[in-house]
Amino acid sequence: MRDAAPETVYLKDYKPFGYVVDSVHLTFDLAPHATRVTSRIAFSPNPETTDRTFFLHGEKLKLIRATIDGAEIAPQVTPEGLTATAPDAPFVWEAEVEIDPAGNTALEGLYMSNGMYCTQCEAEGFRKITYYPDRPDVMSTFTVRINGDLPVLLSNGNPKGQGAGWAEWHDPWPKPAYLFALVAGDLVATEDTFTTVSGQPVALKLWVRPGDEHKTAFGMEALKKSMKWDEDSYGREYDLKVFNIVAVDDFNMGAMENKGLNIFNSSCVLASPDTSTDMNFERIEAIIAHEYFHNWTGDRITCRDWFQLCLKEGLTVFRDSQFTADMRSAPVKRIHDVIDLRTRQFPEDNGPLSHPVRPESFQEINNFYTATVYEKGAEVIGMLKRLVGDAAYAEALDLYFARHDGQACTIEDWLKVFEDVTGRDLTQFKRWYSQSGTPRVKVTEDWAEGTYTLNFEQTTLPTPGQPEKLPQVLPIAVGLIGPNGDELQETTVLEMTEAKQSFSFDGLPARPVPSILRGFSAPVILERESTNTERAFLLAHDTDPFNRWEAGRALAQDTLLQMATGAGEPDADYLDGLRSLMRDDTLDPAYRALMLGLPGQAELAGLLADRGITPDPMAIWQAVEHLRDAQAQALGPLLEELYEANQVTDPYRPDAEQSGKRALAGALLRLITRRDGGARASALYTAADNMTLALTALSCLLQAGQGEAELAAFYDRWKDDRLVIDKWFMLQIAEATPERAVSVAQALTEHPDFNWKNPNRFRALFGALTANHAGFHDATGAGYQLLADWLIRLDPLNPQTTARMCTAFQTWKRYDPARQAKIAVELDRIAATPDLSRDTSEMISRIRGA
Ligand code: 0A1
Ligand code: ZN
Repeated sequence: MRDAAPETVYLKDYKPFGYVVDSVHLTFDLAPHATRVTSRIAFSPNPETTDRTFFLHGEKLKLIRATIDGAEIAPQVTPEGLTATAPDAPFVWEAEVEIDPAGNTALEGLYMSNGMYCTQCEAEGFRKITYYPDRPDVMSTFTVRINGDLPVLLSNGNPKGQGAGWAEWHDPWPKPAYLFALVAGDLVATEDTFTTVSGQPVALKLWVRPGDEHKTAFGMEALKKSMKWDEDSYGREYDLKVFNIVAVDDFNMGAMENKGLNIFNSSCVLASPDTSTDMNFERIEAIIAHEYFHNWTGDRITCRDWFQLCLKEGLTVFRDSQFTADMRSAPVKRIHDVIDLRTRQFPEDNGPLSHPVRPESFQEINNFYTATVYEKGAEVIGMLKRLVGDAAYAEALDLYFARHDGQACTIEDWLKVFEDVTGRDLTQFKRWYSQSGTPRVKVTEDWAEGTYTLNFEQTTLPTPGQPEKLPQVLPIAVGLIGPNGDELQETTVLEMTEAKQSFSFDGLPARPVPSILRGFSAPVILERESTNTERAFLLAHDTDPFNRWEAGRALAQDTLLQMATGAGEPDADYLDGLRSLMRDDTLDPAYRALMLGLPGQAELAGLLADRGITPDPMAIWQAVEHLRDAQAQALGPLLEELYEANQVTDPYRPDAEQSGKRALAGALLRLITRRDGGARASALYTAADNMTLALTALSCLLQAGQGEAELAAFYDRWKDDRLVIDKWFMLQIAEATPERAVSVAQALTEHPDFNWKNPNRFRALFGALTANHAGFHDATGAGYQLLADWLIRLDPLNPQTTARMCTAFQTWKRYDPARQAKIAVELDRIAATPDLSRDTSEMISRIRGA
């Protein structure tokens, strides 16, 4: 390992920096292996502290010279940075360093991708560009000059001047270094304008590699919609003359909100009907919105330190979910978000990587860009909004923007605006930020003489570092439905604060059926004894679309769990209920497509483990196959009827209406394929004039054990489109039977197009393998070994992407002793790799545990 004892950073140790930065001037002389960065930084003593220690972060920098007020100095340099003696008075620091962007495979700091220079500075990448107090509470204006013989030279803020081989930019808004960005390359722009609510024109430019221009229109529209929505919904206006977006092929994450210069993984911004699916379009719209919304929640108001990451991420995810709900269907968006939470966040929160929404320590901050910080962080905001109400939420947000504009803030600052607006004491609510683990809520009920009582009991199991848990504040949205299907009690929010608490409803004409946790009003696991009859009743009558879906989900889940443990056949109530819903034309097709969905196999494994049963991945896979056959059988000729009724005849549009129909038709086709052996899928593949239909047809064919010729033709047609070829890699592994998944993946690692240094390609292959639950958990351990081999290979080049992929092992303690032993061998093999990165070694040691 690189560090014998990697250093741990603690929230409680926060101290302000000894100096404030008044201005930053940077000059870049670009050269692939020897870029010169000259910095001129005006510092003055920070009145908030008397400690004048002058330490500047800096990693992998060749220091050429450093001066303070013009006098050359000889600072003490270590691999982490430099220390110098600085005056207790304002002074100017100047330094020149040399860096190697072309040799930077970690994709952090300044690096190169297909001949283009590009930066990624969040969280701690700026220190790989020059010496600087690289911490989010040090904010400054930046002026940047770029010298380089590339046609397009971009940085943050507004353009200041440009000529042949140079450009200057000035960003008037003080920002931390993690929001710095620079791009230089041979790029072309799609241009548009947006006029802000106060009449300011903004030039919008979406920059791509020549040849990708036809994939920019959708992203540009999404940007304009986002700008308008943030004005209408949050009163937030854009604040620069230009807004640049750049697409880059080599990127560790989805996208980055650098001030005025968002940088996107090309997979998260480039789209065309021929090459992108409906799901790609929806995701792109959401990510464009997310990065744009960061302009206020992240850039104008940033984080004091990295422990406060959820301050910007939880809030921005919450805002982008609201945006998607407004642009598309609110219930469908909510269901998607809850599926995602259960798939990614619950396993994290209930396993060895469990951490609070605001972590209290870390070794490598890049390992904390997690589903807990992002998605649970957004759920916490949703709960807060439900508790205080929409009007108070809006008032609190206005106060937050007014009070904290230009500051680097904490969760305490955030909660204080809510306390000030509502007069509420949020002390207990704050536990959501500090206590890890998913609360489990047991529900029982009593009925006597017209009074119905709901009794709740909440517990949270111990998580790493937190053996004892305290009760959380839970907003539990509840409705009551009478025996005839009428709603007796409309949705009301019960505020649970104790470990055990009861709530009564009087004067009811008959014993109701409760609809609990409507809209999934709190991120908890609900445990309640219920009958299939009752669930079928809710599936038919619940007025809350989320809980109606949830009732069907619970039926499917229970029957699957029983089938997977060898004790049952597909449940008749479930299949009957599904049939009536499918026939209900008043229901949105997208919603009906969700109704046809089943819980994921990894989720089922987690549910079994929760009940004290060791999951057998193969048995789970077989149960799902069996239930799919039963769905196909039960729906019978209705499948074809609905398939025809949900064909789209208009020209392709990736909007909610059309994509909902395609989602339903696609789900139906998967079932039809079980009956017709692939005849219709084959016809669809031939006729498909967009990527959504082509991929649906191809995956149906592969699932039916066919499609070899189509797969080869697909490759030939798209071999020059890297984003489509990612799909080609993914699809074959996703649709492989469990017995074949590892060998298919293994064979693909030898394909000439497996450019494993490209994070998208690496994730396409290994993300698909780890998502093929029964395939990855093949009893031989071949899946574990293949992944470990490649993680060991990638780590020295790209620690971030390696560390993120290690999460595939986080649920290992669920499985049988033989599988656990095989995973332990791989974890230990990774841990023993010489010079393992701090990122990967932290992840492996947390997953491996004691
Ligand atoms: N702030 C970005 C995500 C992001 C985080 C870290 C990165 O590199 C380590 C890159 C991007 C967002 O939330 O969109
Ligand atoms: Zn974000």
